[in-house]
Amino acid sequence: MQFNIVTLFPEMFAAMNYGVVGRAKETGLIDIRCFNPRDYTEDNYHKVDDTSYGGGPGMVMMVKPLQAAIQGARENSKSFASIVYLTPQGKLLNHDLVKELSVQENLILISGRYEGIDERLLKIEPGIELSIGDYVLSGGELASMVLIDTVTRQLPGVVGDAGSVAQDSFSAGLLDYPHYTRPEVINDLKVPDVLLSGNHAEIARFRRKQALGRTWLRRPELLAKIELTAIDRMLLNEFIEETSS
Ligand code: 6GU
Repeated sequence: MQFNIVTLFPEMFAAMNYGVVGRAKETGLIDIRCFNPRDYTEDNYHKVDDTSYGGGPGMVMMVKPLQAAIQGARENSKSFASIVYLTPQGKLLNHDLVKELSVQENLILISGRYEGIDERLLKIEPGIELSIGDYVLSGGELASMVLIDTVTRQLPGVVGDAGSVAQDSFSAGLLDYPHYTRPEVINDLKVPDVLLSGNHAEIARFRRKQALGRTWLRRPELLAKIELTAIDRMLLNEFIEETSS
């Protein structure tokens, strides 16, 4: 999968050289390329932004350098690329959208800075607008990297253990169950006995109950969106009884 980033700060994307995403780059499962609008300016000042028509604070990114950088990305591409604009005005990114993006071969991610980009770019170069949460970042770069990280995890062969991705929080619409590792006791806190029992059916039952229970406690709106089996309802009832007693 190819990620083409249009950004004034390509150096920030060095963060993509680490961990799971870094390995996906090394093994050629993904390719990340940056296109800096400043490199596509034709004036001596390499101007990429200007004041806002109508007044008000802050600068707006100009159409021309962005358009030229998108063109640069296209010329570098083997296949058709859809455009994604990272903006707090976009649709909220979630697991379903991540799955949809992960079947694309080629994306152009526009990471805006300043107060935003000239609205007419979206008419000239249509694309989807995505946000990563209800708060404002100083630019779309971190949001682009969040998108690249979460989409890359979904690509076949990127995460060694495919079951680990399938079991991630949100894959089943639930939060994850709690995890424990050595030692068995620390600060008088013991790992739940069932996890040491070797009884795989009981362990699966415990984990499902915890996942359901934590989702019920912390993100009840997620529970409302999924269908619970009769066994799920029984496990959740047990969890609720155990926590209220
Ligand atoms: Cl995609 N961009 C910016 N600048 N801020 C954000 C965002 C994106 N998503 C949430 N906040």
